[in-house]
Amino acid sequence: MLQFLSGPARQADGLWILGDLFEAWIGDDAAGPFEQRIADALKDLRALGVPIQFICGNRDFLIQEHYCNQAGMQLVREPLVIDLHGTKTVLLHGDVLCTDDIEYQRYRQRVSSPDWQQRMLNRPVWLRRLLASLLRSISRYRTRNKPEHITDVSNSAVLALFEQTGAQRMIHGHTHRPNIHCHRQGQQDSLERIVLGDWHQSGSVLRVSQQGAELIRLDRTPA
Ligand SMILES: [Mn+2]
Repeated sequence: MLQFLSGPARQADGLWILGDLFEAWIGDDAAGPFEQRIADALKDLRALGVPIQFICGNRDFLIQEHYCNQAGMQLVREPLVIDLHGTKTVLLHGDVLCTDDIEYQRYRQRVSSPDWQQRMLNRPVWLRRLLASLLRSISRYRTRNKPEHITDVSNSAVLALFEQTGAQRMIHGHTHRPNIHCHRQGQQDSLERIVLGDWHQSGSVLRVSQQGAELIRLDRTPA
């Protein structure tokens, strides 16, 4: 990520981070040296004239203005509709599209309420850390026991969002299934849905230019 931010990202006209930048986030006040390093690198990129917009994911939904200011990025709500080289494009993290996973959606609704979030943020950092690791193990256990299609996006939710926003292209992550899909809705031209890859063994970015969209894998070069 640091190599990307100080390298290829500098050529961009803009950078959008669609959530789950961090494995977990328990509050801006609990950010440590690692999180600060990422913020500094993002801020350096911003200082070079690359605007950055950030949408929260399901793991880092507690990221707030304070951290975003430190990172020189703008915190925006999903779904975000932008004009990307003349194509109306909707950006979101993607978990909201997994509507077949009723149990997850129920959990999501609970933790996205401002009341729940405030209660969480009022707790001491040690307790938040404990709760976060507990939630993480529960989620890992549950996801492992769910059939593949349940943890993927639902087609009806995808089409509904295309309809609601009038976008021709949708970009999201979350499902760890990088791909470029075509959807059809009535008489409309084909709708494009791009799923971003994850950042585990290598990095993964989507570059959108006048020529189109291209998913790119970033391998780490030895320092
Ligand atoms: Mn996610």
